[in-house]
Amino acid sequence: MEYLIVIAALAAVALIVGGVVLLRPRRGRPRPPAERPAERTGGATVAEEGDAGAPTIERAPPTEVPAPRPTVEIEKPPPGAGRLVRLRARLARSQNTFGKTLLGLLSRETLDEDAWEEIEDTLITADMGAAVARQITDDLRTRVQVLGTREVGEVRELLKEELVKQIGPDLDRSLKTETAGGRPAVLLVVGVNGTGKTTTCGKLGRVLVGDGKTVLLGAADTFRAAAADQLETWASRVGAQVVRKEEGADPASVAFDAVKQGIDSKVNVVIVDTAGRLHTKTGLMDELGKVKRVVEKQATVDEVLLVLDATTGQNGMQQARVFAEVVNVTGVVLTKLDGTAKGGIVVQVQRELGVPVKLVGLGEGPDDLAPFEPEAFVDAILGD
Ligand SMILES: Nc1nc2c(ncn2[C@@H]2O[C@H](COP(=O)(O)OP(=O)(O)O)[C@@H](O)[C@H]2O)c(=O)[nH]1
Ligand SMILES: [Mg+2]
Repeated sequence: MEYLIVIAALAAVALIVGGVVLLRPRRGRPRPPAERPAERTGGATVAEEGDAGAPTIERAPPTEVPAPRPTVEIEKPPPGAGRLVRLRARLARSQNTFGKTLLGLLSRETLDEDAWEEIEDTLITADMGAAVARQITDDLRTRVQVLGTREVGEVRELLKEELVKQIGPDLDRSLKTETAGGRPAVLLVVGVNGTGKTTTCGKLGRVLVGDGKTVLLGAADTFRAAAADQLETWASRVGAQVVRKEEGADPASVAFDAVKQGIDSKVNVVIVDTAGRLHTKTGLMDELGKVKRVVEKQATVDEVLLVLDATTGQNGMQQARVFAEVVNVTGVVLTKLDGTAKGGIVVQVQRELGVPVKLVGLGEGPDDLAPFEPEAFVDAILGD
């Protein structure tokens, strides 16, 4: 009897084991799709590893570019304050001739009519504008007479005062980068192609990160993919976010998405780069106007920064006028001041547009952008 029970038990065990082996799904055979819910990773639908015939990867919406990548070492740029003093050698290098010539003339034993004319010409050569050059010369003439001396230190001080006065020491040059109502400050960067807009967006992002702010860069120059790549490189170095779209996308939609993502991810400042390849005033007005309008659906445009290449002289002034007619420019960024002795353009552009120069570009390096300070600027162009 016991013998029979043992046999029955063994048979039962054999049955169970056999059943399990038979019922177990075989390896290598794909499960039907219904059993295999797709996993969502960072906005993209990704198939399971090793699956043959898996559905193709579904691309994330192109605007959602995750930044920063953890492999990139995040730099800590220096703050904005005091940068112009640190970069003064850049100005002195190219502008020394201007300061030296003026100081040389003013310290002459006798200041005759010819000398004063030369002084005026030197100021005009520096792109100061004829009217301003005349005014500075007249003022200097009066003051030198009163002073009754040609001592170089004193003459330098007089000249410095006159130049600073023309540049406007009291103009508000602060950048409006404060968040308001939980929304980021929005800065629109405009200007003709090649003036340094994209570079300025990148450098300005660094200045702001250096000042402890979080930043998002919007690549609304959609004419060239390279412009967005350029912006992405700048951003990744300092851990800023970027919003971009495919080449040829609507710039206004990029600007809209940039501000939206800026609000959602609670960054402090959104900087929108724009295209400069706009041939007609109407085209310019249409495009920039649209960019501005869509931004204003979600936030305030706090600054419209016009980027001007200081080496382009009257040409640059002409461009500046067109942009000022089309958009309400709130500040000028004067780039490439390291490559010209025509620093007088600062005075001219401010007079023409009634808008202060807020930032100056002093080289191609990442930290070669500085808040503009009239005194430090004049000190640099006059030399020590
Ligand atoms: N020397 C110098 N070059 C600059 C400065 N700012 C920009 N650039 C250069 O100007 C060129 C055009 O700049 P980019 O930002 O692409 O101009 P965009 O077309 O207005 O966006 C680049 O080679 C920059 O490195 C500056 O302050 N000094
Ligand atoms: Mg550009």
